[in-house]
Amino acid sequence: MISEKTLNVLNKQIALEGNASAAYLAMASWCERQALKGCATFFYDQSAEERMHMMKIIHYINEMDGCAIIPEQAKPRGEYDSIQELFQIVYKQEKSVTAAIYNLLSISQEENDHSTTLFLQWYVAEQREEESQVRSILDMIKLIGSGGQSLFFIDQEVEKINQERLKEEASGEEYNQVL
Ligand code: OFO
Repeated sequence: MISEKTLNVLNKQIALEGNASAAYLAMASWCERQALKGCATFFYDQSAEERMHMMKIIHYINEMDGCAIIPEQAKPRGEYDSIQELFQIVYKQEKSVTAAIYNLLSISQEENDHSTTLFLQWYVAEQREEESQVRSILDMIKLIGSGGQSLFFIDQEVEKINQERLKEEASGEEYNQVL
């Protein structure tokens, strides 16, 4: 059983995760057009992850005998001034998703909805990981600076993150870290 109030906010979260997935897809496509292969892979993967986050909520609501609402998709921004700007937008977006998850968690606690409170723990850990990753990419971009071959080096560093992620996925480590 899930309260009406919690259900409404969970449904809003479906839309947020869906919009994040679409935004990252647009970013991936932009990076691909700039020949930033590492960044493009990063965002294509990130887009798939956000879709998975959305799917988890849809399944959860339905499992709890609620009705998951599939939202309209907001059209994401398709152009960016620079890779720096793009990652700053990502950081801002992740922080706003974290705030939405915290708000959802507070509501589930107020409503004594222990099941949803438990369900949301996974999202709290996931947001912590995502925010920290984007912050470290922004730090790395700052360190590399904006000299001649900076885009090449930034892309290489992001590709290293992709490789790490592949290794973690293969070992099941990512799953354990988030839990
Ligand atoms: Fe859904 O993980 Fe970030 O936004």
